Amino acid sequence: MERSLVLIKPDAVQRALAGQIISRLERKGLKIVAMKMLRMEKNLARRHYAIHKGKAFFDDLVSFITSNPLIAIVFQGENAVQIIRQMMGETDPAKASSGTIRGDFGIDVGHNLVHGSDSPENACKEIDLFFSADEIFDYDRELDTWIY
Ligand code: IDP
Ligand code: MG
Repeated sequence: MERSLVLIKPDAVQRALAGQIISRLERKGLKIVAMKMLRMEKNLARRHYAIHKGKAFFDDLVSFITSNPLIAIVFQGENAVQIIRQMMGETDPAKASSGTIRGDFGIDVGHNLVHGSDSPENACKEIDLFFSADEIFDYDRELDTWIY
């Protein structure tokens, strides 16, 4: 079953939106298989966002993501990566559709509340950056027989 790394970014934690964001993803049917609160180290932030190195916003992005605690979660489900990207909405909250997390709660691209992996391959790499194997739980839920 597919997994995706979700970050409830510092702005969402500061604005007390963590519960609502997690709840949306949970109600969709996605399963939480790992979760922790942490303050990202600069090194971890640079690795996580390595693809954006050299872009104008890179330094601001690293400062922002390391500025305060965030919540890292691994969600599991069929097609989890694409479903979560759809539920997050476009990167710029000003352009994100209503009904999406960014569209409903954000305004500014630098404060867009959530991260979600953009491909199953990147999800595996990102999950490895945040979680060790023994922090990820393989368990059954009765309700999955009503979701799938
Ligand atoms: P994504 O989070 O939707 O995958 P990416 O293009 O991968 O978007 O960018 C990573 C993060 O970098 C965004 O979520 C956002 O926080 C930040 N970012 C992207 N573009 C800009 C920009 O033009 N200005 C400021 N921050 C940006
Ligand atoms: Mg991205």
